[in-house]
Amino acid sequence: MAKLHGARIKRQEDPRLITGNGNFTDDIKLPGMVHARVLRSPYAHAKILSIDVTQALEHPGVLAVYTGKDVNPEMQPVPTSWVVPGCNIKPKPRMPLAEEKVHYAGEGVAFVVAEDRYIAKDALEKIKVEYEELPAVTHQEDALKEGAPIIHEDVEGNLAFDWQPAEIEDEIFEQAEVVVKQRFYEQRVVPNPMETRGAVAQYNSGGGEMTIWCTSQNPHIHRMVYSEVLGIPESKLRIVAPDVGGGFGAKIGVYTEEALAGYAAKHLKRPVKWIEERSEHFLATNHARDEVIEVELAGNKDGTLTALRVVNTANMGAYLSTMGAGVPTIDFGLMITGAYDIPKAAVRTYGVYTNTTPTDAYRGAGKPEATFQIERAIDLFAHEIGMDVLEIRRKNLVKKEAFPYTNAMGLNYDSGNYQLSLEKALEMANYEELREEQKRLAAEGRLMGIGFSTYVELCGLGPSKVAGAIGFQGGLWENSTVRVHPSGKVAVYTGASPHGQGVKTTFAQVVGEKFGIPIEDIEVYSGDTGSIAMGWGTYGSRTTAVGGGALAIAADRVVDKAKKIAAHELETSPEDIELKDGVFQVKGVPGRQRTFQEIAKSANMAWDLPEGMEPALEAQSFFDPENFVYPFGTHICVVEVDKDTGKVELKRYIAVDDVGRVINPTIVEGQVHGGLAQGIGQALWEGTVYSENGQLLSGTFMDYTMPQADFFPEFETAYTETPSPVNPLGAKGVGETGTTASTPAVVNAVMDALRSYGIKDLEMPLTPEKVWAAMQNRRELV
Ligand code: MCN
Repeated sequence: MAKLHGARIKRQEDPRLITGNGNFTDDIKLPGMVHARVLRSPYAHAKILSIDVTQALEHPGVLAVYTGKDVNPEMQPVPTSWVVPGCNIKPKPRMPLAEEKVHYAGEGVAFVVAEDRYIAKDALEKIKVEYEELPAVTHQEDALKEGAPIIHEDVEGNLAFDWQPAEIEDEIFEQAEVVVKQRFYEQRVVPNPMETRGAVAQYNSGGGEMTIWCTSQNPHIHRMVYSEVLGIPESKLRIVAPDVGGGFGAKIGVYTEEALAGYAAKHLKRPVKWIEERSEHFLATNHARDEVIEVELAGNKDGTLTALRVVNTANMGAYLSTMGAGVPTIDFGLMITGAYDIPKAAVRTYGVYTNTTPTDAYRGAGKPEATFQIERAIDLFAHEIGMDVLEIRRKNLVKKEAFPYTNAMGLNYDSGNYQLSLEKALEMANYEELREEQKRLAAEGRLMGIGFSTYVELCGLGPSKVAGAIGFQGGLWENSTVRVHPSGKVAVYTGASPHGQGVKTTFAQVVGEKFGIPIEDIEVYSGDTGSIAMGWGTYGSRTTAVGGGALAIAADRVVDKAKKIAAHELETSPEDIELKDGVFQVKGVPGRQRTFQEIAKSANMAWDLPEGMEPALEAQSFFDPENFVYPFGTHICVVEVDKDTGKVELKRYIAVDDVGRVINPTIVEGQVHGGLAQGIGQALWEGTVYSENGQLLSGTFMDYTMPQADFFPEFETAYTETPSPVNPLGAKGVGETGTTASTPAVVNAVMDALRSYGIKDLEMPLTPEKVWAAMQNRRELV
């Protein structure tokens, strides 16, 4: 049988999806179902003086209009799930509906339920809310200033937390031969998955059971929290993530609307559907990034880097969202030294409340920001000492022999060969020739730039004890169950909750390889707390390393049991049985064998099992890895900047990634492509703009540039394979590598193109207008 692990197999999930047979939340239609809409605050900061729902209630077809006064006493607030210890964190419980005050434009004020969604929308206009507008603050640095509007009365200075895990002596910087200082701003972006959020809630008033179908990346986490919020025991609450049209981190969060749908379903004894509109999504679903990052990088004139000190002032929005305090900021802090052997490092992170939509994880979550600042700083350092940006990387990248390598923040990088991916990328780019071309074009007055990103990323979240130590209110292990039916067909259940990543294919490949059966014989189930043992979901590129680790262990357990049954039937010992191409056979005795399907039948019929053995062929594993995994690679971007318009043209993009052992190269490539689109999108086009009084000005696709396929060149991708020692598959995550690596590669390339103008840095996104204006303001130095 051909090898499945490592094979380019088409995604098994696609025929359903591309023929319109998917089943997304909005496809769910239940008898008697009614529809909900949220009335949202038009102000970023205001007192609610009164709410009059009389007219809305009289509107034909309206069943209920709930305000904070109705629902808040009966529900619990939605908490943050990351209570970072030792940083004086002040999480603000988020009530289902705002009652006294609104804290950002888009915060829910009332929840209308009607016979159809259009009636519900019309009724919103009939709710009369009297507000007293208050001064608003949207930028984190302004929010920290004395006299700034206070968002939550009991949070002094709007400081949500102050995390400083390590300090560094000033003398190191004072005495260093070279210190490069730079302030970067990682602009705010909106994740914008193709499917917005939504929920359908159904309640059985006889037994008290509730089912909520919703757009979730982690249904078990949603069950855990909504159980508290709604006061329904976990044993009676079922959360189902049906097909989910992308999440990119935005569907990790626990929000209020899904819980309100549950509340309304319980009160009205009718199923309730709430589906977010795109313009609502811009306001109501978590945003991301929005970090002011101040970097000091110290070293010697020969290019040796000695110390790094970083201050991150992060805009958390009006509330600390589910992962908000942890993933984007803590992961950032732990990864500031990137792929370089910098002996000393320190970080301080201020989490700041503002009158904006809360921020949370978005593809990469902390690692793109960490990679951005170090990759940009290292270029600036090289320029400062007159060294080539490639040479400074060669000099400081962690050496192959150093693994497992502990970085200055105490993280232990599992495995790596950074030089190999760098050399491969240089070869693919034909680097020497590129630099020659750059000179030729410069002589013609054209601006070509080449940018590097030699990155490493933390993912595969990751040991539960670490999660506990840094305040995550959950575990980070994963569950997989392998059930062999009497026919020998196999069902795999995973606590991860894929939503576009192709895991139904890759997990089937893993199991098919272990059992020697075709992947068509294997079904992978996910996303339903009713049928799947506890698990923690899909985010942090953890499904393969952690869920896949559990899967490999569970599959091995099945094989062990099956071998015992085969040995019993073939009258030999299990050690003498080998499994090859789906056949258990006695070593060295051709013909003495049982097929996988025969053993499946024997195990399930249980007519003649070994003494004391339980029937059935099923195993599960709850795998808690000993460490995170650290994928890495080298990306090279080639751009040309138009002198007359400032437009950046992407000429080439080379990505060499190492994600450990690859299960499916086609899927890995697809993941890299998607990640690149988002990382490059941040560098060049995407960006959220608030007005001074907190109105989201970039709240539609007319104002917020979503990258399109024709914005990009053909990506040139390749990979090296350095197995991870911390999971049985040797796999690292790939879901976020493209996003993490690409933003600084593009910005470094543009800055390289603009060097002759003396331009050192520009804030993203590098729009034509910004680049053109910068060129006009500088004298060309050539
Ligand atoms: N894979 C592989 N070999 C490896 C590593 C991964 O074949 N060595 C395969 C996996 O088995 C899986 C895919 O690549 O089919 C991604 O796996 P992994 O890196 O484990 O990431 P997760 O499945 O945990 O997905 C999460 C990750 C994250 S954090 C974001 S954000 C993201 C992403 O995946 N959001 C996505 N990719 C996305 N893709 C789509 N289509 N939609 C999203 O919302």
